[in-house]
Amino acid sequence: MQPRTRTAWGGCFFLAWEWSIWSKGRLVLLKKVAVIMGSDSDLPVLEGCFQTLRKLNIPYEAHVYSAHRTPDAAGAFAASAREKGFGVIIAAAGKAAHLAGALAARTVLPVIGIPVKASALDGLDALLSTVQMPGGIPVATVAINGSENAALLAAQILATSDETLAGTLEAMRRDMEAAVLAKDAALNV
Ligand code: RP5
Repeated sequence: MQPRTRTAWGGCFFLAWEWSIWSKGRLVLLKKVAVIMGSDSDLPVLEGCFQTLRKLNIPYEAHVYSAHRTPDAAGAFAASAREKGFGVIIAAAGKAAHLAGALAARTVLPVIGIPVKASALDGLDALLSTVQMPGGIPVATVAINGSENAALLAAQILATSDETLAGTLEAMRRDMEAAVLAKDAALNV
């Protein structure tokens, strides 16, 4: 059981602590996902991320913090994220995208970077800026604009300690497999 509440947009979404009951009856805390975007212009790219988190009943907070324009706020958020109950940080940014790396530098939580297509370079700039981290500070980078996969990867990380969530993810995989096999069966060329 994973009841969720979601707040109104006001620069950020706030979510309360959520509780999850294991199938074996043990009560465990389901950690929250932080979704940080470098600009509100990144918001449309994150729609798939939010939809997936909601579909999986994963509590999340979203914020606009920039590695360049609000470096202190971004760093302070990352530094306190673990004690505030977050389990994973997703960071989306375009152009010279240092956000995921800057957040990762301030926390040992896993950070997933989404390179956003936001410039004349079609996201290749953000991809390289996000993925090419120096040794010691990893960022798990998904595809350009790959926000749905970022949410799924965050869910998989949380599912290492949540049997209910792991079961939901396995069921989604089975549904996906069935859908592809149905397309194969329907193929008539
Ligand atoms: C990055 O610069 C943001 O993540 C965004 O993708 C890009 C453009 O930002 P805006 O100029 O639209 O605010 O920092």
